[in-house]
Amino acid sequence: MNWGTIDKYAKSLIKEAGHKIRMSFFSSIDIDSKADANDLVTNIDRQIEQFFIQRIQRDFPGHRILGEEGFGDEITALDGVVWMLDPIDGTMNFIHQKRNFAISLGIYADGIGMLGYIYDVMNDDFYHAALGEGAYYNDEKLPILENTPLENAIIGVNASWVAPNRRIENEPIAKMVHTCRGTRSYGSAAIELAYVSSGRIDAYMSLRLSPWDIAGGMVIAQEVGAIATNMLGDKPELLGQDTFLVAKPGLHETILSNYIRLK
Ligand code: 2AM
Ligand code: CA
Ligand code: CA
Ligand code: CA
Repeated sequence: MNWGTIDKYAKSLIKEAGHKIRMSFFSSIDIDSKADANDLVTNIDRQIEQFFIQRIQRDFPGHRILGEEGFGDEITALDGVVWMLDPIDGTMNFIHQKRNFAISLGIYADGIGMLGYIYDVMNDDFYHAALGEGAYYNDEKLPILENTPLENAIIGVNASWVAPNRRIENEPIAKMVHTCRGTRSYGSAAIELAYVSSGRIDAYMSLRLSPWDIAGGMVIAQEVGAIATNMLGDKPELLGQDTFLVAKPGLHETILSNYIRLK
């Protein structure tokens, strides 16, 4: 397998898809909801996923594709090469804000993350990494992260967790929110992962993410020394949904052992 060739290919495919998404704002966008009224999807999410799949199937016929909108393969095991794609991560932002969404792609070989990409489409900010070769923000190599104590940390967390919640004890989370320097919620898991890897925030957590939300970002995070696990401290599930916590190493341990109490 020539990973250098695949890397160049993936990068140019993502840039082309980003251009298509930007052009879509000149046409009308059809909005549907999926599991609930606020779980949105558009014709553009579907078109972009199909664009990726047609190209990958044509040029890498032995590879499989797991995509959020379901046009790819049914993946029940991670053997071989699997492309894990979220054509638009942050669809609600795409619809309501026309910014703050990303294309997220991770390319895995036998379950190991080889290449990872997050493209913040409207800012033209490209984050990428190759296993063992470091991570990049555009052409800039990202430094290895240094720890930040909770008191100085900015944490990506959803504000609704501070209110009573059926999945997590809200009291310890409220205490964490009080103790840390500040919180943010960008509405795109991929962008928040990219922000942790580039040092713009210090941790990000979510109670329910899917493989395509985190596959690309985890490769990037690993290259800068961030720790990415589920909320039990184990490797996140890549064949289904899971909880998620990514942070600088010491901070990850602090949050996991002192502030997360799942119900
Ligand atoms: P999405 O925009 O691709 O759906 C904030 O909502 C973040 O959580 C986004 O990255 C979003 O991805 C992701 N997410 C994962 N599962 C979701 C769900 N069931 N409903 C809404 N957002 C979800
Ligand atoms: Ca979605
Ligand atoms: Ca997503
Ligand atoms: Ca999506």
